Amino acid sequence: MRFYAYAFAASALLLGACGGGDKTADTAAAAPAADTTAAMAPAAGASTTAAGSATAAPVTGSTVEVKMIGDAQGYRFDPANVTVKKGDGVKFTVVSGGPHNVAFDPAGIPAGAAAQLNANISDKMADLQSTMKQNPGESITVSTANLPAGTYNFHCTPHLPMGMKGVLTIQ
Ligand SMILES: [Cu+2]
Repeated sequence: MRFYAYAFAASALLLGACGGGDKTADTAAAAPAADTTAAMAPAAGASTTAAGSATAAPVTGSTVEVKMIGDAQGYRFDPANVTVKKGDGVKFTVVSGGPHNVAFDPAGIPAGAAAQLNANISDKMADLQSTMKQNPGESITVSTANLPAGTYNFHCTPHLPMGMKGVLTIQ
């Protein structure tokens, strides 16, 4: 039924194009466009859900602070190597030299960790990346609850070329 209606409307569109587009043809052409969008929307939603169906798991342990610094000695996370127990939080706080963010390398985290990690970044901007933080005192917290043990390579997107990166180890 839907296919038939679409084919019919497509014919009307063709006729309309040939005939210079009268009002009836325009109306018919608008209908299948809306119908196509509605039919495609659920598929797109389903695919998004399948790719990242995790909900944020709050911090259940203690929270470790990592400073984000940019000064005369360079750009860095301090400490750059952080080891926590699963369930702890890591709070990345701007000290100087912003904007900074926290971005995990998709190839540098344990297999199967991405969906939960995306959910556990307090202020996510893009896949495995937090938003940029400009002002001293602003922070991003990453919960390690429900994440697989292993090493997680992270960096600051704007300052990666200057070596601003680190490794989070979850035990
Ligand atoms: Cu930075």
